[in-house]
Amino acid sequence: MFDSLKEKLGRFEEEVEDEADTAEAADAADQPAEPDPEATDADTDTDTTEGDDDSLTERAKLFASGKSKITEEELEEPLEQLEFALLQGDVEMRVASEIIEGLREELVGQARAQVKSGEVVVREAIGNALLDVIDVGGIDFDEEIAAREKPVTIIFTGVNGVGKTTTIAKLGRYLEERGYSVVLANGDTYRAGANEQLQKHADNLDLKLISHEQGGDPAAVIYDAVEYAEANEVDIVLGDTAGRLHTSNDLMSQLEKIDRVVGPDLTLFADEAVAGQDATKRAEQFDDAAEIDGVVLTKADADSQGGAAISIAEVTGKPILFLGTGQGYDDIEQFDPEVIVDRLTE
Ligand SMILES: Nc1nc2c(ncn2[C@@H]2O[C@H](COP(=O)(O)OP(=O)(O)OP(=O)(O)O)[C@@H](O)[C@H]2O)c(=O)[nH]1
Ligand SMILES: [Mg+2]
Repeated sequence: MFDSLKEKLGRFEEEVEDEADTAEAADAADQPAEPDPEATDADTDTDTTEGDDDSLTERAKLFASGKSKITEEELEEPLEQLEFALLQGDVEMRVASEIIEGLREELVGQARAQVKSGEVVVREAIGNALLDVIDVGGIDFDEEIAAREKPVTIIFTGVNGVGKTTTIAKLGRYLEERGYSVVLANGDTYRAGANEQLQKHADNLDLKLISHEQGGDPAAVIYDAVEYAEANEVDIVLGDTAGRLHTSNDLMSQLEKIDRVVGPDLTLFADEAVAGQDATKRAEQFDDAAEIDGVVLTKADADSQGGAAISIAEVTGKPILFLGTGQGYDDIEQFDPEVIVDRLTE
C-alpha cells in the first residue's frame, strides 16, 4: 500500500542529505587551514587563550552558525523533483504545493551536519508536511457512534463499483464486533441484483436487511430501516445507495431526498484510492450535492501512489475515516493520519 509514494519520499530524503553533504564539503574546502597540531598541543598544555587561537575559535563559530545551514538554493532541485513526483503520483496540485512549501519552511536553515548524517531532521519535516495536509480534524468515527443517540443512521454515497456495498458489509461486522447491533438498508433500488448482493452479505454476517422492490424509492427503504431500528432497539442503520455519477441529476436529487426525508446522522463518501485525482474531484462534487462527513477510501491494497489518500481530506476538509484493504469482511482499517504518516516515513 502506497509503496511508490513511500519510495518518492525516501528519494527526497536521500537527495537533501546528498546536497547537504556536497555543500558542506565545498565549505570545508574554503575553511581556514587546520591549526598546526603541535602548536595546538602546546597551546592546550599551557592553557593559553590568546592570539591565533582566538581568531580560530571565532571563525569556527561563524562556520557553525552561518555557513553550515541548508540554503533555499540547495533545496530547490530536490523540492522540484519531489513536487513533480507527487503530481505524477496523482496528488492534487494545490496539495502538492502545500507539501513542498511546508518542507521548504522546515528545512531551510537546518544544520547541514545533522541533515547529512541522516539524523531525523528531513524525515521529520516530511512527516510534518504530510500530517498538515492529511490531518484536517473532523469526526472520529468510533467516538461519533458512541456519542450519538441510537439508532445512528449512516448513508454511503459514491460512483459505480467503488466498493460501497462491500464497505457496508465490512462496517456491519466492524460495528458488531464493537458491541453494536446493526441493520442494513438497501437504498440501491436502481441496479438489478443489488438486493440479492446485499442479502448475501447480510446472510454471511447474520444481519437483518431491509429492502424494497427494484425501482422503489431509496428514501422510503432507509426510512423503513430507521423505523425498524427504533422498534427493535437496533443501534446502527447502514444505508446503501446506488452508484451514480455526479452528472446524473435524477440520482443526485435522490441523495438530496434521502438527506431531507431521513436526515442521516452521517453521510460517508466512498471512492477507490486507485482513482487518484478523480476520487478527489468526485468527493468535492458529492459533498456539494449531499454534504459528506467523511471518506472511505477503498482498494487501498491496489494503490501504490497514495494520491487520493494524501489529497482528499485537504481538498474537501473532511477526514478519511477508513481504508478498504481487500475483498474480505475484515479488510478494513481505521485511517489514523499519524499511523499513515509513520508508515510512509519509517
Ligand atoms: N481489492 C479490493 N477490492 C474491493 C475493495 N472494496 C471493494 N472491492 C471490490 O470492488 C468490487 C465492487 O464492489 P461493490 O461493493 O459492489 O461496489 P459498489 O460501489 O457497491 O458498486 P455499485 O453498487 O455497482 O455502484 C467488488 O468486486 C469488491 O469485492 C477493497 O478494499 N479492495
Ligand atoms: Mg453497491
